Amino acid sequence: MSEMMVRLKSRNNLIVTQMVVTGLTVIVGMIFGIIMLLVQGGMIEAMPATFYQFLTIHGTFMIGAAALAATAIMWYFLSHYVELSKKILKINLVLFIIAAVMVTVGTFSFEYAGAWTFLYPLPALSASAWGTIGALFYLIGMLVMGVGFLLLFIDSGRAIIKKYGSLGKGLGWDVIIGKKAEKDAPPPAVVASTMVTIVNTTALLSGSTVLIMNIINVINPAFTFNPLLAKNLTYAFGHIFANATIYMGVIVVYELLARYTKRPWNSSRVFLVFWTMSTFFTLLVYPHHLLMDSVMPRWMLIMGQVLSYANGLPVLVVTAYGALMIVYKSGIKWDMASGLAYLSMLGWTIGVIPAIVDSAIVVNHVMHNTKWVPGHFHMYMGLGVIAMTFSFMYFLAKNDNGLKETMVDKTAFFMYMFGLIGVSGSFLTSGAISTPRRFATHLPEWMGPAQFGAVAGILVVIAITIFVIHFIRYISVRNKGNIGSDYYDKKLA
Ligand code: HEM
Ligand SMILES: [Cu+2]
Repeated sequence: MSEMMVRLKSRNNLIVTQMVVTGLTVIVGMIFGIIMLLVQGGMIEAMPATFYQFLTIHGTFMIGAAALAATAIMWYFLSHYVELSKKILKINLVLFIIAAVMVTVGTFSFEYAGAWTFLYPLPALSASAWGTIGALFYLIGMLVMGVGFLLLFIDSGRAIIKKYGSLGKGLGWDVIIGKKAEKDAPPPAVVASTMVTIVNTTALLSGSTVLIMNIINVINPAFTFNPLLAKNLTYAFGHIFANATIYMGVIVVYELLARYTKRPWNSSRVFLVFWTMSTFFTLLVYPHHLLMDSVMPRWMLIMGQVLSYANGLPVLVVTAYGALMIVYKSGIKWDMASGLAYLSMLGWTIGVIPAIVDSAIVVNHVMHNTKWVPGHFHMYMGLGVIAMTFSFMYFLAKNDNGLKETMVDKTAFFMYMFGLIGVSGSFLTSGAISTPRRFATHLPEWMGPAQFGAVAGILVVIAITIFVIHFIRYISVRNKGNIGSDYYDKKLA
């Protein structure tokens, strides 16, 4: 075995472990999602307090898993271009697992149920629904997770600066201003990683700050702070961190389609400009979560509102266009990985439409806090980021040792697609009939869509279990000595 092979294999081992953790977290998180819909649909009974524990675990696990998967995708491909620290990748995974355990203990053993948004002063003021210990387990768990991710992005920032000179150059600013030729532009994987490094470092610093303030407030309620500042910091974290998952996940679309079509996907000047635009928009739009806070400076709300229309659009447009162009007449062979990559573009595109509709103030007045909101983010998270995640897993399985895909996998693909459209569609329908979000109990006339969503959710979980089993089969084949050949990598090298 050459030294190169050993290095590739140990890199891939860590990534593979990370993807298994993600896959299992997604399954567990989705099961809680289904149970919530069964409760809302009146099909099973649960105390409202229990429902809110499920809501907390579901939100935390799903966002956490999406972020963990997306960072694995980013890390794997970015490490082809810059030198990343394997040690930090490992530390992040360990911290993530510790955090998941702490969050679970806080939620189920100590009844914390303040949702993944932990909005101050809710963690401390629960009307004795939960105590200090539950809140501390949860908040410290989240802080541990945040520190892990922060280390990872500091490392990616360091590595990008080392190779390209600065983060601005990682975004290709010297190409944009014409100092450098388009052909020398950083590749899409580097551009996307730079963007995410910038926005997520910001998000994680705000998140850690407000978590620490919450922790002190829980320990000593005499210590209080400005709730409006807390809300700003919290949503700067939550909005950016959740959104950034798609900007990491999309790297698999760039890299995979380039390999499959044997055509390079280079960064054009327009591509670079659009990514820079989305970098700024992503940082600036979080005030759309504060439209009801009339004490916010007016200009911030207007900015958040206006830019929300445009938030993800630039990247979505260049990516969707590029994906169509690269595939056009390329004679690409469709398989699970490329199919899921394409599906993710579809999910992302359809998911953005109801989000844009919702950001219109007139619509927001009606739809605000209805299930319309989970409707759109389940579409672009569930059919976007999660599809990218499994696209990457099928890619690894094929790339490393060509594990065959069967009819079962293909069936699962369609179950997953229709299942998730069903889940999101049920939320959007609920929203359209004014069902509030985050309500444990539904009026009888709200129950229909919830019941439908539960059934669709079961389809999704079955499909995803099949995806995960395929991946685990690949690991067992791989460990029997059929080691990572990195088929496409070698061909490209
Ligand atoms: C089988 C698939 C899924 C089902 C059945 C499901 C179900 C649910 C339900 C019932 C809610 C509460 C809605 C309400 O406010 O009344 C919810 C909220 C949420 N879900 Fe899912 N979900 C699924 C997949 C996902 C995925 C893939 C993600 C992200 C990657 C996700 C992230 C979230 C988040 C962030 C919330 C908001 C939590 C909160 O309001 O605090 N879910 N989901
Ligand atoms: Cu937002």
